Amino acid sequence: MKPKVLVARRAPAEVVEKLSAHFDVDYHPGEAPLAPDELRARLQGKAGAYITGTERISAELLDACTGLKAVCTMSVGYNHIDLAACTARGVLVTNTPDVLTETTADLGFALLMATARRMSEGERLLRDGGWKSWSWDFLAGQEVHGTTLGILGMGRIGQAIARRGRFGFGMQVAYHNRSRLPADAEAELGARYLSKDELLRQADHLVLVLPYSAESHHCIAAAELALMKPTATLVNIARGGIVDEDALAAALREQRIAAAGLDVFEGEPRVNPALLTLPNVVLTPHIGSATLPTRIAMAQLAADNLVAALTSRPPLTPLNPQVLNA
Ligand code: 8YV
Repeated sequence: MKPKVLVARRAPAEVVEKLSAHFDVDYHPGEAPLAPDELRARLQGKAGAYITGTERISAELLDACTGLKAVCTMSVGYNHIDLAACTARGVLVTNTPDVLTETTADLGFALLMATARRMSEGERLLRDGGWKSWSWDFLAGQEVHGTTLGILGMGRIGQAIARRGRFGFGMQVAYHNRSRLPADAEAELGARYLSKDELLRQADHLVLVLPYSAESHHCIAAAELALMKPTATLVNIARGGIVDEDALAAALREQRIAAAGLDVFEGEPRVNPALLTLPNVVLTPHIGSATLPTRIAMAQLAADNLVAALTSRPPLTPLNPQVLNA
């Protein structure tokens, strides 16, 4: 008998086919995530779960679904999964690092450019028939090339953004991270390590790329925004909860910082109404990894992890490999 697995959201056809060759698949092809009760009901008797970046895997859910052996998420972020609870119960968790690094860095840089150069504001004005004439300071934005690029969270995606800034735009790279990069990596990126406060003070463009956790919740709030230059821009491609959105909206409204580019939101897909009416914010609907080749690579990696995990082979990208030896 094949092991039973749940595919909790619409996935590429070839991935569903691959999983069906190995497993008895319960497929939920919906766009929206299953409601928590429904997720729990459909995980009963399942050995594996293929999920995306939002289905919440909590200790209570695990206690109700004792047959579960592996949870494979099609995302690099895993703040929706209680990893410690999974590890304590011997449930393997995998994510999809690396395959989305460059694509997500591309979007981060696109958002930085659009934010600094007021592209959304300009497009809205043009579409609304508001482009009447030319004046010397018409839609004048912030300089990008040669400025200081601040990166908060210098993991794989942070480093990919640093490379774009340094080699593409001649920017000076500064960063803050829980741990400092090795000297050779700093030298390659020309990256200066600063305290978080100093980074906030020096950055012309600050990009948030750190993982979301209790520790990073609202780590950019009123006090942090107050350290930034009035000409600075803030870009968030990590998780919405890292930023106190009300404090950010106030800083943007009062032009205490110049502009923000946001791909992620605390209550997404709901967006804080205070952000929606501001001209100096560029908003995108969590599309950091959204190119077809990257999304297919992520889906394949999540599926390959699930196949390996339930056929006694080493998973490719485990988050808690210690459960394999327990
Ligand atoms: C995902 C992401 O598309 O990988 C992540 O952590 O934020 C995005 O690339 C999203 O989480 C849905 O899986």
